[in-house]
Amino acid sequence: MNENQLREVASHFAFSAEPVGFALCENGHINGTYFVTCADGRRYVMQQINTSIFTRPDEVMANIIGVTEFLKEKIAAAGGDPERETLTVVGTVEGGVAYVDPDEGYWRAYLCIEGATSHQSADAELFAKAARAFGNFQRQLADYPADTLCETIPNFHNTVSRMADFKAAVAADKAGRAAEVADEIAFAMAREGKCSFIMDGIADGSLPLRVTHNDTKLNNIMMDDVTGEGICVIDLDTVMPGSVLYDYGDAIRFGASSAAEDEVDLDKVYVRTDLFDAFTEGFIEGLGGSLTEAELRALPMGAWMMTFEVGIRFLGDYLNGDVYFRTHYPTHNLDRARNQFKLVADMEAKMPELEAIVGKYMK
Ligand code: GN1
Ligand code: MG
Repeated sequence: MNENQLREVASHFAFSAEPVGFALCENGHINGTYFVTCADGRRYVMQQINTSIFTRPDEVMANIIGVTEFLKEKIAAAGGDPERETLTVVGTVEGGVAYVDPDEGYWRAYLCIEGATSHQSADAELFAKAARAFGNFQRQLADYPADTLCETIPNFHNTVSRMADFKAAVAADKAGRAAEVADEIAFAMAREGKCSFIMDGIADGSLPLRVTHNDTKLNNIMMDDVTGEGICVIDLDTVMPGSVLYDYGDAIRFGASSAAEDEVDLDKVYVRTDLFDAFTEGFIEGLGGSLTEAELRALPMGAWMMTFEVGIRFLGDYLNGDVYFRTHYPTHNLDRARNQFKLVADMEAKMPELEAIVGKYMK
């Protein structure tokens, strides 16, 4: 997107002044994100929703407006700043919540959260703060009317159906890459039997459904530049009913890894038990003792599951010819998959240690 195109899109939003600067945000594998600076110095985030993935963007926006308005009331009641502690949707000059461009591009805008940063990695202290904020986010939404939420991506964390998709990708071998990644496919296939762990727990009632974020990467939280506190959980596109294990697990797989999600030197990729410990303590605290014993006991397995799941999603996308995740070079998805599988193997090796860490925080 060039600046003229961005300026034209921006002209449809009710910003405080004329947009004068645009910068691409490199994070995120799905939507297109830009920072917009206006003539009065105010900044906004303008995003093009990936509508081949979010096929009903109006439902995404309805979820986000519902959740953020609900959170704003709670934040205000607690004496917080509702424009800084949750997202604020900026409407269009036409009075809508999104702008659809002539090419069917679906755009929305938010206020920028100033004085805060989205981190790609953290030390134990910062990671514990992120954990408390993610836990608190889920606690704040505990009494949100879950039946009003749309399922923006069906079966998003249904690992059984993710495995079925993966097997279909192997069978179709659309990009002719299956032979080259036989070892990675075998690694995934050998673990098929574990895929139903969370789904079984939901089905038998031992893992309750809650309102979950479902994409709790460390970079999906804004952390205050002065205090380091996690002040605002962002990327609310996948807020849906789910298990607490989704949020805990996804945060661990990204933030407790010793390396970036696409590090190719696999000797550098392992689960940092110090970070695992810090996050576990902070998350349980953020949830204020609301987790059941079965949920607590299952936390390490949740971390395993979310890591394995995104591993088969990356590998499946590589087999499909890189049609889902944004990639920056031809083997990017394969590198991401190998990286996640290395973490999976390391979690398996360290499972007793991970369980002992969770045990420390179970009363
Ligand atoms: C995607 O949008 P982003 O980059 O925060 C993906 C997550 C994956 C993640 C892997 C809607 O998240 O599920 O865990 O990449 N989001 C969607 O980094 O598929
Ligand atoms: Mg996302």
